[in-house]
Amino acid sequence: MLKDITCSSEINPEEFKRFKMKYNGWVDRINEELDRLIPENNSPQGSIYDAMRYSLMAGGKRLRPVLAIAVSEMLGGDIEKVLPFACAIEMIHTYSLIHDDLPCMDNDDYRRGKPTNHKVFGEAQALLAGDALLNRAFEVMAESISRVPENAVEGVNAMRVIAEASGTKGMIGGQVIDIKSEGKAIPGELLLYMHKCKTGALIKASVLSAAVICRADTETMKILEEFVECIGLAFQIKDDILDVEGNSKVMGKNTGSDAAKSKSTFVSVYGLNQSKKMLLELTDQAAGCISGFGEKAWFLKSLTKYLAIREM
Ligand code: GRG
Repeated sequence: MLKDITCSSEINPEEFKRFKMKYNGWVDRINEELDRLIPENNSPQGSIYDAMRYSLMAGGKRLRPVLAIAVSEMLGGDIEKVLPFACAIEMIHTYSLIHDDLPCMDNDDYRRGKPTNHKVFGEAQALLAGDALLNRAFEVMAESISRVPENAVEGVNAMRVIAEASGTKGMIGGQVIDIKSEGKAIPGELLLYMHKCKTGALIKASVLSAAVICRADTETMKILEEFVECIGLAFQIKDDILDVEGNSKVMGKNTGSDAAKSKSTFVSVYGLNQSKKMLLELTDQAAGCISGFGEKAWFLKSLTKYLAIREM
């Protein structure tokens, strides 16, 4: 939800109001669907549903599913066809956060404004809740493919895009580099590659899987790929800036953790001012990529600007 975010001077207040209303409307729809896909459960193993729902329904910006829906709308697609994939991506993202917070990884106590999953349910249940979210994500995508056979090829291709982005070539690969680099100063090139994998890949999959479902042509895919590579990187740079300058209450997680863990970040490698400059350049570049879509791209353009000024 974007309810707590104020408009900066760089966004026209009317445009921001329109953007916020649309964003929050989609978040409501995504939350309703996630609630339906992973309901409370009274079976003997029902406690695993409590652990999954605890993190999944704890809020979060829902950036990845919103991106998927926005791309679908811009391309004139059917949002209902994209929604199961958008929800699956949010499940995968939430699993990665639960596992990332575990003592064997980042050992964080606070996430999405609440104690982390393992602090409430214990390490074993948190590990299983993450695993279960990942499994459910693929079950949801497979269910959607069998329900809409006329779109089966696109559905399978979208699922492949999401699987690849979550695996060793994407998020898990990036996490491996991150762990191996802890306590070391890494070169800027490796830092870029790490984030392209760890954070950028799933954000990219949100945009490209939606485009695949909408049967986008090769030229459109190329434009969207360049667009999302810019916003993926901008997202991570902003994340590193917020870890230094952000307000932990607003963000719902502890700040300063990168420095405390001696992690290489854009701020530690390039400095705060240069990182801010890079963020603005990438924001402009991203908006430029989709300018050819004209008025149809208004929401994605506003979203791009919002990512640069976000406070959480
Ligand atoms: C454990 C398999 C595994 C992977 C972990 C993505 C990742 C790899 C860990 C997440 C840790 C982290 C804080 C990464 C930095 C960027 C990021 C993904 C921030 C969280 O995403 P937001 O800001 O979170 O979209 P919300 O809560 O709004 O959904």
